[in-house]
Amino acid sequence: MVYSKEQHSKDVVEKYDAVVIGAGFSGLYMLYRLREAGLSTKVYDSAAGVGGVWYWNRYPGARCDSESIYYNYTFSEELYKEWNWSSRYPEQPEILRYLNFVADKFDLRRDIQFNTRVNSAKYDEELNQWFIKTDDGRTVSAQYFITGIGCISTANLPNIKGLDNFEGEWYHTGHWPHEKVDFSGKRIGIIGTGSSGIQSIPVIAKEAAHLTVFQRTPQFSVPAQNHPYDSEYLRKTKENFHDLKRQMRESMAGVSMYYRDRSVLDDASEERRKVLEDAWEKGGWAILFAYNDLVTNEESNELVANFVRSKISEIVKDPETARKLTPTHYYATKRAIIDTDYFETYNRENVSLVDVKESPIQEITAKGIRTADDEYELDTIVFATGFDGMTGSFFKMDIRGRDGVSLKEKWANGAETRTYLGLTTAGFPNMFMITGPESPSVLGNMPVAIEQHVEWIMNCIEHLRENDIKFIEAKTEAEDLWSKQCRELADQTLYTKTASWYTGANIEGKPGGFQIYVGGYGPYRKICDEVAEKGYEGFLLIPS
Ligand code: N01
Repeated sequence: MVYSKEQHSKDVVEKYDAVVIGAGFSGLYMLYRLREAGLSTKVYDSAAGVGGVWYWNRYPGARCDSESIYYNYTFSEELYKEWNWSSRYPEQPEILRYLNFVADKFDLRRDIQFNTRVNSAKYDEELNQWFIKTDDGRTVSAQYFITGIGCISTANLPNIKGLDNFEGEWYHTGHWPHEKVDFSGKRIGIIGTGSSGIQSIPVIAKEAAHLTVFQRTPQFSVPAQNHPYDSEYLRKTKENFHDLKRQMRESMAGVSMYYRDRSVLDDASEERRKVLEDAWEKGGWAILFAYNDLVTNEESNELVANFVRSKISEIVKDPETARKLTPTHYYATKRAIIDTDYFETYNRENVSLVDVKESPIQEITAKGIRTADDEYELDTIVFATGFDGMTGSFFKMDIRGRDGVSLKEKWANGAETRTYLGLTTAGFPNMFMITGPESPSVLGNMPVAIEQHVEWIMNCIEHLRENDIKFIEAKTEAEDLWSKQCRELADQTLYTKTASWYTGANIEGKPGGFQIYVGGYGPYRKICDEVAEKGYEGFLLIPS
């Protein structure tokens, strides 16, 4: 629908240069930059505070899988040097404190409207304005419309028969309550063994009377080897700020770590075992960087996968439980998970594992969960069932571009997601997506991806303003080419051969498709910079 001028003056309560959705890592930095450039800006977030995913994911054991020295902003040296992380992988409350600290330091809250969901955003061609409607019944307009909605923020609650009948409590890890959930003395069931399940299972097990894990697909996980940081390590890291920042920005995954220039197949089995044992001891992402062909060569992948499988059978005492916990897919093609005592937890007396591929969940009853073979009485069910990734949060809103075309229709519900650089999409002038589909985003350390997008968008908007350009819009040919390149690159890897949330396979009925640029953060940054240097090649720039 196109707004008439009358409607415009009647409905619109405020007019901004830019509207941003989301007050997480993306929205906070975008606001900071827009304000610094003198643009009037409004940020909306449905949460009551800043933090984005870190506001909602408060489940027990929630922490980040990037090391904290990397998992923060680097746009401000002062900020980097002021903040002290307690450990290698701090828990969610500490990350949320950091984001609150950032919001306070830069006085960001005064332009953020919390507790407000954006329902729709529609572009009016005649007025060259976006009209943004929120769930408080208001409409605002802006020349630039920017999404900072994250890649995995729309929780997936599977459609299992009978949840309404359940007499106990239930929670989703991605929408965890603010008050502490008490598991003590209770029988808990958890569905899902992705990152959220694997982080929360050891913590819940320590408190619960009994924990039953309902697992659909076993997962690879390696120890985080988390530890507190000492002040000397932090001092040296901060001293090295400029190098670290450059390395993170140029690297493949947004961290100062490099793939060893060696195939898994280059090492004889004894040497390989030694390399992998060392990486296991180092923990975190060390195994991912131990070789350079883990996700591109089936044989290499299988050798590393077998190493991790051997660790599972060493750790888990009951052979039948170990068998059920042993993954068969390619290593690291679902998110490579890091954990603290995950496999060890299955040695506890109060933990049991149900393989729901062998014995599917049939329904949730008043008393618990009934599978094909048994009924499990439970006081609490935890859904660690993930997210409708990449496109889910876009489709919750009615976003319409030129000629009233909806984004959901343009992207055919996800089957035909097309973007140019993961930043823009044809037919949606002056709309920018921070870490949108077909950017590298979730295949690395997100704050680095976010900063790169925010800075690119800001430079672009400044270019438009300096040159009196009314709008910028991706050309269809450019986005077709970009999407094709993304798919071709992904097809050279093993990612596309595994069902995961990366491919949309976790959501019933969601069309498949791998919507992430796999070429790495550093190379991607170069491509984006070159596009800008060539006068925004691949874009239409229409003067006022
Ligand atoms: O979600 P997931 P997540 N019946 O989709 C299972 C990031 N993250 O919240 O594998 C039974 O990975 C599903 O089974 P299957 C990170 O990028 C980061 O754990 O689809 N089971 C799977 O086991 C991560 O990748 C951190 O067969 C069902 C699980 O639920 C992403 O978020 C921490 C089911 C979902 O796993 C998502 O992780 C947490 C059903 N109907 C999250 N439906 C960090 O450390 C789904 N499952 C930064």
